[in-house]
Amino acid sequence: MTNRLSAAAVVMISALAVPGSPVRADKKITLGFSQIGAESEWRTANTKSIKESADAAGINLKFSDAQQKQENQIKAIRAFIAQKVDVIAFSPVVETGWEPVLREAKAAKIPVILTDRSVNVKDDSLWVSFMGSDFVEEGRRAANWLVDKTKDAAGPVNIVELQGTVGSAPAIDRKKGFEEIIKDKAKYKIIRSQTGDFTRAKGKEVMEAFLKAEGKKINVLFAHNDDMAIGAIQAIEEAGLKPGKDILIVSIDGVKGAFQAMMAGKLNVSVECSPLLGPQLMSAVKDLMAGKALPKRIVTQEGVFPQEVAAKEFPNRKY
Ligand code: GYE
Repeated sequence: MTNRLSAAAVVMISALAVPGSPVRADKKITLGFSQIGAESEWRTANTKSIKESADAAGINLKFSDAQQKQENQIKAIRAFIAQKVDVIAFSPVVETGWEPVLREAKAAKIPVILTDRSVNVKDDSLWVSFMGSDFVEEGRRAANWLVDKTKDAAGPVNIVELQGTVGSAPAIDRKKGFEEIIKDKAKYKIIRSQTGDFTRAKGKEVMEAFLKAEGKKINVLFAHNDDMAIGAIQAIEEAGLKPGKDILIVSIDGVKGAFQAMMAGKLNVSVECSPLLGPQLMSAVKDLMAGKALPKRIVTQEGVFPQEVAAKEFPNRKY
């Protein structure tokens, strides 16, 4: 890949090296990025991070928003291949179904970097590197917080779960990590589990249905992201209950909206998941074009923020 760039650069320099005309020795790197959509506060911060850091790194960014549809992402990637971009990066909305388009990118010798979410393909050579969070670990952290918080409760502890987008890596993995921790502890029971597609509107709608079906039986809400938790908080208040008190709420991301909800006493904890992947993506793109090998996996380092620390941490939050 590097050779491709340097060869192209050399050709350009010699072609342009007419006496008297200025020579541009460095060809600008073009990165095609296919974003999932704008479904959450997390996603908006992620898009901003990618756009700003491409600018700062002097990388020519072709950005495409798929409006949460895999078919749109596949179209965008095909367009990037046709435009002969230097590198393709994307955040796959779901895990499966990527082989054909990734094979096309490979055949065109365009390296692909996965950001945020991973894919489930047999052939690992179809992508060079995956940078993003460990979603299973996030699920475990959410459950560990709950187990500790409710250690003195006699039980049963009835949990309702708002899942992320069906088939997406964070929905699959967060559920897995959470269940792993509670599975051998008999008092914890997931009594309802449904997708809210990572959005506030859906989170609210599904929580209304949970409340209608289970009412006061619900002790805990586990939401796969903050936006769904924030939507659900509204539903809980409209049902005349106190979010964060009558129903404990555990969610993931650590966006500003979650900190505000925690400071208002309505959300109990948010497990951090950083969307600020732009700078490391741009440096990976540059390394790749300079011929350096990238680690296959780059894991984001993150923490857990319970309500008690929200006010102190809020001013430090960058998303
Ligand atoms: O948690 C959610 C977003 O893939 C980690 O997608 C990301 C998730 C994030 O819509 O808010």
